[in-house]
Amino acid sequence: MDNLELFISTAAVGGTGEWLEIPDGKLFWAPDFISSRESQCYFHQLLAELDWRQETIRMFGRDVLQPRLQAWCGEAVYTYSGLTMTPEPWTPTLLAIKSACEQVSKTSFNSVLANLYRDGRDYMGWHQDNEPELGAHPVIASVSLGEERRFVLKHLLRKQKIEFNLKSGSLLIMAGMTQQFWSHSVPKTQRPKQARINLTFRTIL
Ligand SMILES: O=C(O)CCC(=O)C(=O)O
Ligand SMILES: [Mn+2]
Repeated sequence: MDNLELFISTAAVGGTGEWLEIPDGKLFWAPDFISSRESQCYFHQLLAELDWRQETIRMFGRDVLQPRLQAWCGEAVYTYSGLTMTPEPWTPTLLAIKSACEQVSKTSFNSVLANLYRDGRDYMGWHQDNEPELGAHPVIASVSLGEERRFVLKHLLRKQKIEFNLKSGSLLIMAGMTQQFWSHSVPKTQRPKQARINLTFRTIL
């Protein structure tokens, strides 16, 4: 991957995106945040270099294997569902993408949760990213690389859903009160799907 330096130094910040006001929340959507060529390069680099693990979490008193692989990188320890994740160091690829996300969101991130969905059977169940160490109004920048997957937001009080097709190179930022009023998921699917990497940049207080 000797072109990597070049890709990083020219990391295109934001194909254009826009802030979307939703009831009780705020989103930023940039479908073409990273060009498809760069996205492909980043996907293969991260697939090879991150310490992907299938973690066990405790749910309703039982140990269950998570339906995807994960890696945790950056500067902060993160605990959720009884799982404590000690960070691996930043890589140049992660730092390049982080910096692009920071410019758009005007937020500085100190960690990233990376998710690897190996195929359509891997998924992320309904949840809110509302752990106390994320603060009252977390800004979470979510970058997708590789296969496209559906991302669904569901309002906890109204019967409202918002869906995005998170294609390779897209950026979705969740901000404002989104984590208090909306849960979100990446549903499993019967359709044939290749692997997808998702990076969620976070600020652990
Ligand atoms: O894969 C995605 O798009 C969502 C990931 C997510 O919600 C999370 O890591 O908390
Ligand atoms: Mn989430």
